[in-house]
Amino acid sequence: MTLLSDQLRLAPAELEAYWMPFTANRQFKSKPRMMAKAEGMYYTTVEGHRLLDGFAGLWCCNAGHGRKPIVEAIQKQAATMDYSPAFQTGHPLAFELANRIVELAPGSLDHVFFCNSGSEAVDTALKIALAWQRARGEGARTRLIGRERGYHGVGFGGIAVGGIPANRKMFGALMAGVDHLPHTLNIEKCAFTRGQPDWGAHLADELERLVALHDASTIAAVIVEPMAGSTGVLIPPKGYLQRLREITKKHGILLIFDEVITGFGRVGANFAADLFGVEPDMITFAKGVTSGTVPMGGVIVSNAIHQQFMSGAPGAIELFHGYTYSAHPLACAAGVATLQLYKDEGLFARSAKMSKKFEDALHSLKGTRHVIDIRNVGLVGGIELASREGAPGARGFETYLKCFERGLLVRNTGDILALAPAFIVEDSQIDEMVSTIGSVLKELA
Ligand code: PXG
Ligand code: PLP
Repeated sequence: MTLLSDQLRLAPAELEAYWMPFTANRQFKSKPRMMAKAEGMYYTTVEGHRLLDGFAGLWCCNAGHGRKPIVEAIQKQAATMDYSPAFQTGHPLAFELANRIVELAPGSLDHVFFCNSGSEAVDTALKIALAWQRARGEGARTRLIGRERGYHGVGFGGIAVGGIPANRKMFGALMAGVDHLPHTLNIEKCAFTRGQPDWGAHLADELERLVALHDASTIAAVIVEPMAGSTGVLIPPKGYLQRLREITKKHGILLIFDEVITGFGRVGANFAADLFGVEPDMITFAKGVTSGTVPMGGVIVSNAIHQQFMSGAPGAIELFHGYTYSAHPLACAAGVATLQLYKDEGLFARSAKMSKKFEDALHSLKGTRHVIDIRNVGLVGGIELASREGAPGARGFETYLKCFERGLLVRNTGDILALAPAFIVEDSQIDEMVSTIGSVLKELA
């Protein structure tokens, strides 16, 4: 039998069945960008075109592609035990991975609940927050606070607390009782700031306004990305996250950091919580935990939260939540091998070390045509372009397409380009990313 995927080119009719996620399907199918192989810092398309991966896949392949120890661990696990029931049975790798994650996690965050994606991690964290408040006798705390321009995946919980109009408006009333903080981006005041802006910590005080409006006794949790990735690399102002922590603590509100992007070395520390010196009550993670090789996500919760649930009859289920594929053996094998590889190669330290070179290279694009702001933290970079009149997003998407043609994979969110290379990136590859983007922008209308 010849599998479709063995053929180099698919006929147009063969492209129909797959409804692609967050993709301009008709545009794609008129001119497919079809990947075939990935190794180290590079993809190869089905036509044999080599692409430098400036985005670690989609913020996830942090150790680089096709890394042998991870590949071998997955192969071995597939041959040893394909699956084991997630409910009422376990397997040793799940416990090993949880222990390793707890070792990396800040302070008192010491229990891990496994899911299969960032979206599931977010829904899980929101449910744990509500259940925890109820379990401690604060069942009236049902409100959840997110932030404008927040991305928390695509589950109903995630889009409700999320702040992306397009991801919300088609989908009805979402969840009741959600409110939003303002986002922290201000280009007029902070353009071309390297790292954290000085301006904006006061925006955390908006939480006090929401508390005054709704009353603390109705609010369960606040969820924010410590660095907002998807909506264009929004770096937290100095002192902002500290202030959120103080206010949430004061009012008995849980603070959830969504570290699906920032976790596992992306910002040059284990977690953004470490880099920014703020300890939340829960951290959601996904992506980098398996370096993108097998889907996995999860929530790391504080000891205090976990303890609250460990009461009642000893034979009773403590949390009515879980997924068929929670702690899937292949994902756990990939996760353990990935964390071991990060450690063996000192890749989080490398992410931190390369971030200086990365920052300088990115900011060398200041003054390039169309560029109105550049933002960065760790190995994350955002380059904001002026929008074309009446066509927001068009310039960003064209830049993405032209970079692709010239052998560079970047990401555009509207008119903001994002870069997030794997931690194995070399100086020369950073230079290549920046020079390709620069040359595309110079020619672009
Ligand atoms: N939370 C955050 C902070 C994320 O960045 C999710 C939750 C959802 O994860 P899943 O695994 O369900 O996709 C994410 C995912 C982009 C881009 O280009 C960002 C994400 C996913 C795909 C593309 O910025 N973030
Ligand atoms: N829908 C149906 C009909 C199911 O039986 C299940 C799981 O058993 C699910 C959804 C949930 O699937 P998952 O556990 O993979 O999230």
